[in-house]
Amino acid sequence: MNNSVNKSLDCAGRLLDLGRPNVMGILNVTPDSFSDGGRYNTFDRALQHAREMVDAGAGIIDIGGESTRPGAQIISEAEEVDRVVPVIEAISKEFDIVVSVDTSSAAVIREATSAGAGIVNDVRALCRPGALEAAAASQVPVILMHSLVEQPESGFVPAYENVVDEVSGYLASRAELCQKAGIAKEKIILDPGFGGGMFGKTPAFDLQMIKRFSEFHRLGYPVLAGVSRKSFIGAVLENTADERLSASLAVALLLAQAGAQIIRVHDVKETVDVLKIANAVAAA
Ligand code: 7PM
Repeated sequence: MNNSVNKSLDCAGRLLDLGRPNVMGILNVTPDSFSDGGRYNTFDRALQHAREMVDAGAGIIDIGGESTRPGAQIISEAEEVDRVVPVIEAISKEFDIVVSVDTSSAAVIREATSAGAGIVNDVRALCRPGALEAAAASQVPVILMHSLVEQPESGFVPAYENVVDEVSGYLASRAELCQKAGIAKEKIILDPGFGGGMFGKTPAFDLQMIKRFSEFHRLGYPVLAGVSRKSFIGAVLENTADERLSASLAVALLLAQAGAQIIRVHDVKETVDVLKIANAVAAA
C-alpha cells in the first residue's frame, strides 16, 4: 500500500502492524464525561471501557485528559497528569495493547511515557514549550496532527487555497523538526486533523481531505485519521453527535480504502467489523 512505510512499529515494546488499518479507541478521562465526576468513578469506568475496546479488537487505546472543545475548562499540567497517568499505568499493565497519550504538555509526555504509554499523540504537533524535547527523550513514536495550535477567536473562518497541500506542507515541516530533535523518521505518524474549532477545518475542507486522503501518503509517513462523530457529519446529515455512527463507519471505510494506517474512533466494535468485512472482500 505504501512501500516507504515500515510495517511493524515498536511502541514501547509492543508492536503495531502498519501493513493494514488499525483501530485506535478513544478513552476520555475528563471528569465531565461522567455525571458525578468523581475520580474513583472515572478510573473504574475508564478501565472497564478500555477492557471493552480491547475485547472488541482495538489495536491502540488513546487516553486523553484535556478537552480541546472550545470553551472547555483549561486544566493545569499537574491536573492532567493526575487524570491520565494512573489510567495509563493500569491499562498498560493489565492489557497487551499499545497505549497512546493524547496530550500537548511536556510534563504529561514525560510522566505518561514513564507510566507505559507507547505513543505520544499531539493535536498541536509538539509545538508547546518542551514537548518536542520530551517526546524525543521518551523514544516512543509520535503522532503529529495539523491544527491551528491555539483556539481561534469566535467568528474565525478557516480558509485554504488548497487544503491538502497546505496541511501536507505543515506536517512535513513539523516532521522535519522532529527528526532534527532526534526522533527517527520511522517513529513519526501524521494526521491532517479533521474538525472545526482549533482543528481549523470547515465541513467543506473536511470533505475535501477525505476525498483526497490518499495524497497524504506522498509525505512518506503512516497516516492517521480521526473522523468519528465529528461535526462535518452533522453538517451533512443535520444530526447530533449521538446519531453519527453509521456515517462515521462509512467514512472509516473510505479512509481505510484510501490507505489510512490508523483510524481513531469511539465505536471500536462496529469499526472493527467494517474493516474485517472489507478485508475479507479484498482477500476473496
Ligand atoms: C471536542 C473537540 C472534543 C475535539 C473532542 C475533540 C483527534 C485527536 C481529538 C484527531 C488525533 C475528538 C476531538 N481528535 N487526535 N484528538 N486526531 N490524532 O473529536 O482527529 O475526538 S479530540
